Amino acid sequence: MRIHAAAKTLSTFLSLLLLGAALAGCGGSRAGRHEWRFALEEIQGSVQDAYAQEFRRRIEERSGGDVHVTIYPYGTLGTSAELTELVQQGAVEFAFASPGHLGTVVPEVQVLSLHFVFSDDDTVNHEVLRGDNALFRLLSQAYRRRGLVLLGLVDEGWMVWTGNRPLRRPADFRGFKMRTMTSPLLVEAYRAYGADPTPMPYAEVYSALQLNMVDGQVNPVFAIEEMSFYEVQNTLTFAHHLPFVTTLVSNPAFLDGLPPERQRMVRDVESELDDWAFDTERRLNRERLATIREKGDVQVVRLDEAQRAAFRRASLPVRERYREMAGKSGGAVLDALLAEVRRQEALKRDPAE
Ligand code: 6CS
Repeated sequence: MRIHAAAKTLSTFLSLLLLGAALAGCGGSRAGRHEWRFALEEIQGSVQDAYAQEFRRRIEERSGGDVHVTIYPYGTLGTSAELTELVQQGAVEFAFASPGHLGTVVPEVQVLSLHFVFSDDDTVNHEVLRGDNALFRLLSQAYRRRGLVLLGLVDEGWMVWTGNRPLRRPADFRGFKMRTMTSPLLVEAYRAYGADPTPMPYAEVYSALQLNMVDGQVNPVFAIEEMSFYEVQNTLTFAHHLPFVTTLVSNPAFLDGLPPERQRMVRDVESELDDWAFDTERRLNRERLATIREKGDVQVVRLDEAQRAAFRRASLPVRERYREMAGKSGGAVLDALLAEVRRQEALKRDPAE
């Protein structure tokens, strides 16, 4: 995998980057131009990459060229956990921090990894995630307490289970070695189905599947295609149990230290990109599924309502584990998410409500 070679140069590059950051300070300025660094958890061509390219285009245009954004795709700076640390330290101004890897830093965000909490209608979920609602406000406070600014929640498409057999019932997961991201709640989520969860960083997944260290993994279709997972897996199971949601984060000292009009520019671009990102992920996921079908020998399984209901029932005790892990503030976030999903579903049924 192309990522592995890059990962080897990581520690040298990190040291250099931190040294550079120490010299230049946050949002370093070279010859009057401000350099903003944007680190991705995904490779070039991904949803995060598309987002960052568009973010860069709009920021550079709106700042009249005064700000230059440099994008660091996955494999150039480190694992998701390391990228979050770089933002907390101010060595990087912006990064994506996916809840699946952020659970030990911001336990409350694991709410976005709970199964069957979101709607099975992605347009409803989009409204939940783009709104300036209680969910966003409570999560923002939780991020601030851990030295991060939450700028936005970005939906990257439905999570899809891959394996070498269909996963139609919780019993199909019995003894199934499932690769998960590294947040502790994910272990609970798959244990609830009887699986044997194995957390690991993204860069290690392809080899782990190839060497049969794990039996399957879960990611949106675009990622299954660009990370070549479909080469070593022959079944994609769609349960619509969870959208892959990532979070866009920044460094508090950097953002608070920007002039008010620059802070507004960042917030405006982020909120303009909400709809753009939703359209983009839908297109990329659709196109990549076609590519997988063309290139690979894969079976696509879509669970029906009765099958989804069985998984939903098995997943419910995990909500209590979440409340224990994320405490009172986490409980409030879960209640806010459930209420917002119900509200948006009602609005979808009857827009006059
Ligand atoms: O599975 C993972 O670890 C990763 N998946 C995606 C689609 N984005 C980032 C995350 O690290």
